[in-house]
Amino acid sequence: MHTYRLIGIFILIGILIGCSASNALPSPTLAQGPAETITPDLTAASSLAQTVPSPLATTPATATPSSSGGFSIRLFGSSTNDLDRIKIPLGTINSSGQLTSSRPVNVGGDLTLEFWMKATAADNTAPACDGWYYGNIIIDRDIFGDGDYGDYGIAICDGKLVVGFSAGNDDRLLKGNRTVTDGVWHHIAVTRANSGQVRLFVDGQLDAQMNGPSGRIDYRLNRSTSYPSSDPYLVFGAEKHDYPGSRYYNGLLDDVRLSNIVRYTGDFARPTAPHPADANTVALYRFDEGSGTTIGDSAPGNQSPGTLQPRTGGPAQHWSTDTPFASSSTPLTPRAFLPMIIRS
Ligand SMILES: [Ca+2]
Ligand SMILES: [Ca+2]
Repeated sequence: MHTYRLIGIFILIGILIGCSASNALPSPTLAQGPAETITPDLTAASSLAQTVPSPLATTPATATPSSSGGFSIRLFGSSTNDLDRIKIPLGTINSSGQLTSSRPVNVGGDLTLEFWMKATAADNTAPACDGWYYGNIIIDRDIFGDGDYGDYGIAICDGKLVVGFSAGNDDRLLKGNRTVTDGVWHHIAVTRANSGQVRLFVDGQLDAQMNGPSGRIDYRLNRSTSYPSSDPYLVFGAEKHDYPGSRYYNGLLDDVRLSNIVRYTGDFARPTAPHPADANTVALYRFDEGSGTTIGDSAPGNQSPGTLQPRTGGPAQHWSTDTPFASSSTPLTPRAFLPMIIRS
């Protein structure tokens, strides 16, 4: 009799835990917990992803995203003919390719450019370089030839980031030290002060710094150009001019924020949530549209929107549900692990 009572209690506990577990697993409430409780431990996140089915992993790219996961942009490094990239006009461009007025994205003095990237070495093979335009180019705000007021770009050479700033013919390159082509998400921040000071941070850690050219580096208004469809644009994922022999970024990109201040002067905690749109945010690309070719600007007023130029095959292939926050922002509460304990 005593034994039966014990078995009965165990069955009751099992039912209660089972109900709790079935509520806990792929429920949307999992993804809405407090982000501050999460340590962004990639090892833990990836091992969790192998054992607990993620609602995002099986969601078609055209479906509505989870409220916290959203989408990222997949670029394929296959660019030619102005395709497989995102283009953001720096302002109003007339029929001659002259910028007649600036949008906020055309920053000039202090700035911070930050984003998330996920890429592999096999897909980004540019060797060590002495100019960012020789790398697998992630961000291109070049001017063909000398930089005029200023131009800049960020690329991968030998698996590490390189950051270049030019003013006139003063062209300087900052070479990163940490390998970023390891197939996991990295938060990248580049700060540039009007004094010329440039710093590169990888996952909140200072990776390299240099003294670059000082003064304004915005795109000069009413500047004439022989490259009207590329010069007056900020471009993600390509060498904007399709210069022969160029290499292009092949990987994921997410939550690109451009700010008009130097946000970081020393190490900082790697963000655990998408960048907020605050008073110093001049452009913010969340890539959470999930379909189509419109790239919205989440800074107030959507003043600097852009366009996805899909490669052959259309836009759907460029939208990914793999984001920096899809797994790492999921609260790892004990409830989430109960199914594994019970069912193993
Ligand atoms: Ca240039
Ligand atoms: Ca996103």
